[in-house]
Amino acid sequence: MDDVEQTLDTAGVTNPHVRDYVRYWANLTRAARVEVVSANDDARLLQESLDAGEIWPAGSGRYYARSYQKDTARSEERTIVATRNPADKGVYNNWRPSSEMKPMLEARMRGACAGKAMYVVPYLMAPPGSPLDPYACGVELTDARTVVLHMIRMSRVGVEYVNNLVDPTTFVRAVHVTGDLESLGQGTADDQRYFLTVADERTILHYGSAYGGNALLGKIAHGLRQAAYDGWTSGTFLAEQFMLIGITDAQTGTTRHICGGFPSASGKTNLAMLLAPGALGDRYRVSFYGDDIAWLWVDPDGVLRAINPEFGVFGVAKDTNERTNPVALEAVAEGTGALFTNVAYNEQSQQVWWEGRTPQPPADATGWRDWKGQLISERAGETDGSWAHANSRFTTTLANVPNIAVDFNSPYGVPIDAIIFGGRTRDREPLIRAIDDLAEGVYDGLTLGAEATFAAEGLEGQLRYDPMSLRPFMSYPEGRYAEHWLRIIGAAKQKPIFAHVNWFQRDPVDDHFLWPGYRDNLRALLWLLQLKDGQVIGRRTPVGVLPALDELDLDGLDIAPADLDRLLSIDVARWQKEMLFREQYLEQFPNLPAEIWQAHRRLAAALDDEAEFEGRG
Ligand code: OXD
Ligand code: MN
Repeated sequence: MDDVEQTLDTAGVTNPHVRDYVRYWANLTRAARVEVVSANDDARLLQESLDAGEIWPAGSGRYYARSYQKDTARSEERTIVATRNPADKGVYNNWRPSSEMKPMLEARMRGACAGKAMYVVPYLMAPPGSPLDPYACGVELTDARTVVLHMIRMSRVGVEYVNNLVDPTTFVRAVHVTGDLESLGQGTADDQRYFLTVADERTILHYGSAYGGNALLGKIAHGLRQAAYDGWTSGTFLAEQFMLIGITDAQTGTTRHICGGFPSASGKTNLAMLLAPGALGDRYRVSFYGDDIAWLWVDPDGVLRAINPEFGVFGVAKDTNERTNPVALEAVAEGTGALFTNVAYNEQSQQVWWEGRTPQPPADATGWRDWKGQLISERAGETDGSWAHANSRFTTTLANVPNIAVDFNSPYGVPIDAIIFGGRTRDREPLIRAIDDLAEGVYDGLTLGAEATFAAEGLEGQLRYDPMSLRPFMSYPEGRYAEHWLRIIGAAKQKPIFAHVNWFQRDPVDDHFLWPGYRDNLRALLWLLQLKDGQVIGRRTPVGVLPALDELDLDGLDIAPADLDRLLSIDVARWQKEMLFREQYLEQFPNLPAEIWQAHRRLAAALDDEAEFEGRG
């Protein structure tokens, strides 16, 4: 191995704890050499990756990569949170004792980087200078150069972040070792992969993947799992899988901020990159802060604030097009340095394509290869037909997003006016229902879910619950999590208004979507802000306040009155059924605060009263 000390000296790493950590893992993994990276190494690393055939050019200033075919997504079963304390076990965090898991990971990683470089990536998950800085710094060690390219896009990378720590020990130790992808038994009984967060030691050990959140450890493992645990144990903040936007009203000159969680495939990135519909565009401008993670805290003046700790967007490519998300297309245009993974690629024209990019795939298949690298022209009948993988992605920095907020880099974040939750629900959930009670808002987030994709017998209409959309990243027990939410938001002098939104309700007869979605979603959010300001009063129902029929700004929107009527009404019987599912779901969580149970019972009782009233009427 090269002289690690000399490499660290040359790179200017002065933090002795970082030096110890790098030395330890370089020795254990037997890496051939160590290389310390900062963001301005990007051009050189891109060239090295191009030369090595790890990436290909996708036009000018854009790049394309394929992952190993069995390494295309996060693996929830292999993802584990470990600590010393068995009381940290929750329903969703796959808790195991760290005394059992750490040696297991060390054994897998021992000698696993022989002959390879180990890149040292010091990073910050926050705009520099933030009050949450003590929780934001990490050092990822990785043996994959494409992972470094992703980290440079998704987080702030540079040695200065670790050298200038107030407490030099407080960085997350995040070790990523790819392993021999072809012999890891992915998805079999002999699966060798483990994605471990040792939360009480602020150590992340991921083995057996080079893809996405399994490998770029600043994002999910640190930005969500570790940060959620740190936020809880320090009692100071929440780390959530939330998008974050600003809405500026040119008429009043005010900007309001909304954050919120949506389970996968519920349109979170599209919502975060929302543009105002044409008719409202002169008055309202939506600005983008982030599409996937928000950290929330209450400042010394009692204001609830949020930052997006990320520096980029790791977005799902599928179905991204001019109608669904023109902003994303601009953010990955040529010259942005964007990286595409597992989309289809034309090796002659250097174009990329994914399902939903255009209604039909390119008519002339010449030169096109699917995400596995197979020539489209040669694969007849061999595959499921898709050109891109369903979880194919684009990676681009926040600054490439055309409507990025001017203050996205502000270390103090932005004040939060509203927190929204939304799933993809074909019935029951109206377009929007506002919730002005803290416990009922937290209860609503806890009972968030996505429709199960399978319609197993007896399961129709049942949700896969996904509390606050954090289920895959939950790092401590759910009851404590609810308690922490009540405590953090409860400390705000001005409480945010909560709301549940649903853009996906369908007509029960012919199945058409009742609401056009996309840009028009702004109309529901504007109503919510007006409700908070007392400019509209809405219509109170057992499950929240809904817009009165004449309160939504529908300027420029052609919508059938019957559709609008259904979008803004409550199916009481359907809700009563849902309350029984919720009861069973919540019962799994020990220590769920009494306020949450009371909120649940209040809703159930109000629905029963309403049913009785309807029955009489
Ligand atoms: C995710 C992601 O897996 O954001 O949720 O990549
Ligand atoms: Mn996500």
